[in-house]
Order: sequence, then structure tokens, then C-alpha cells
Amino acid sequence: MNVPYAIKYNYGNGFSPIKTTTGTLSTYTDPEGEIFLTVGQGGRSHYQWTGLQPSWVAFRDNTTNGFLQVTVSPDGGTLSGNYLKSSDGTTIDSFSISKSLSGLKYDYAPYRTFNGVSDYFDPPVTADMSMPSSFTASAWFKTTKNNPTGVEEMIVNKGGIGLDRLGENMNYGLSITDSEKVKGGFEDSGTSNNDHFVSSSASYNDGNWHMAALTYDSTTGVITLYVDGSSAGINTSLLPPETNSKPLRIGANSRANNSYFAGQIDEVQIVSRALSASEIADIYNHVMPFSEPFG
Ligand SMILES: [Ca+2]
Ligand SMILES: [Ca+2]
Ligand SMILES: [Ca+2]
Repeated sequence: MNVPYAIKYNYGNGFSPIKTTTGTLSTYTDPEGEIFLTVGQGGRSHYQWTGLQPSWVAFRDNTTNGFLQVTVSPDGGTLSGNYLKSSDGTTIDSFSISKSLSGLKYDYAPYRTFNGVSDYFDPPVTADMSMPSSFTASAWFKTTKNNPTGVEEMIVNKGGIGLDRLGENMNYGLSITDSEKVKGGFEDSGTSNNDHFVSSSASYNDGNWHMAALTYDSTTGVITLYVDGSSAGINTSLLPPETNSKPLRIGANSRANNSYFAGQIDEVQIVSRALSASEIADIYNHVMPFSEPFG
């Protein structure tokens, strides 16, 4: 089986699926543009879903040959089909279809623009936003700035960057480094205020919206940085973050008026637990609505 394009169920004739190819079946029109696959037409019925299968997986099994496992990637951009032998699960044939999702994910306007020289925003929260153990910090951002060596742009932070100083160290922070990587982490509550940061391998000053998220699970000590819904690196800390009274600040250093962000930031979220990888992917894919600090 080698299917370069999707197949659509033909409601007019269920025995002749419509192929979205440029071949002879040219009647296909689909203004939605989604990726799809219809499993089975004619012959046997679909097996009922038991509710035990993972999301986005459909099965059909005729026991003598095998079954077709269909998956859609968490970002909705790739559909994969694997025809698996029933007896031992080996792959008999497979295909995948992908579409470009560049620039399509952000859908949360309005946003806030930061001029990179003086703008920042301290959300008027009344709760103590210190994170003494597990947490998640996330935000969407967009920038084209090429930072000079030694200059870091803060997306969101509480406690900030600078020399180790009790009461001012990083409780949690997301930033763009001088090589335009996404960076996240904190300084721990030990006497040395050791740093626990992780940076992405890719740069993100491409002028497109991206989503950065940082999670810390105090039970495992794992710090995970996510960019655009997928893990971009991990670090660990057995000691929890330092907490302090510095402001929750968006767009500049929490402990000094510097490290200004140039570009757009939106949908900043601070959660007092480590969201799972699938929850981070859900946020990136618009599954879970959250409140908007500034619209
Ligand atoms: Ca918004
Ligand atoms: Ca640079
Ligand atoms: Ca430190």
C-alpha cells in the first residue's frame, strides 16, 4: 500500500472511496483542507471501540490478515497508517501524510507588544505566585530580535537573573538567550542557589508565534522545557526552587529593569503543579482554554 494522499468516504457510493489525488478521480473538493482517512468500505464492519485505545487510534481487524492502526500526531499535522499483522503485530505496510502547520497554532489575539527597551508588565495578581515545589510556567511569544552576546530577554519570571542574592534568585523563568534559544529553569533553595536551567537546541526568533512551557515535578526532580508542545530538553533538581517576594514579571527581569523582551507575548500561565506532556500538547493544540491575563 502506498497512498500519498488521503482517501475520503464517498457518500454517493460507499464502495468507491474518493482519493484526494491528482489522478482520475478529480471530483474531490474539500475546502476544509483537513487530513483524514476513511477505514474500511464494504466487506467487514468496524470493530467497536472498547474505550481502551489511545486517543486518535482506530482499529479494524479481520483476524486473518491484520489490522489498520491509524494515528494522528498530537499537533494534528501528521496522519499515519500502519497495517499490522494480527498474530504478532509486525508491520506489513505503512504510510504517513503530513501538512505544514507553520504559523497556524497561535489563535489567542489580542496579545501584548513589548518594545524591548522599557516595556514590562506585572500582572495585578493578589495571590502569592511563588512556586515552592512543582509548577508549570508557559507563554506564547513572537520575536525577530537577534540578541547581542550576553543579553537575555525575559518572557516571564519571578525572581530574576543576576548575581546570586538571597530573596532575589530565580523562582521560575522563561527567556530567550543571546543565541535566541528558549531557556527555562530556576535557582534552588540550597545555600549555594545552584542553577537548574535548560535551553532548546533550536533558535526561535523567526517572527512566528511559539509556545514555551517549563515544568518542574518535585517528586521526580525533573525539569522539562517544552517548545511548541514538544519536549525541547530536560534538567533535574532534587532541591525545590527558591521562593521570594520579587514580582511576577512579563517582558523584563523580575529583579531589575533590564533584559527587556522585544516582540509579542500572550497567554502567560503559572500553574502550581507539573502539567504532563500530553497536557502541554493539549494547550498548544487549543484543547484546554485558560483565562487571559491581558486579553
Ligand atoms: Ca490573548
Ligand atoms: Ca544573538
Ligand atoms: Ca545561582
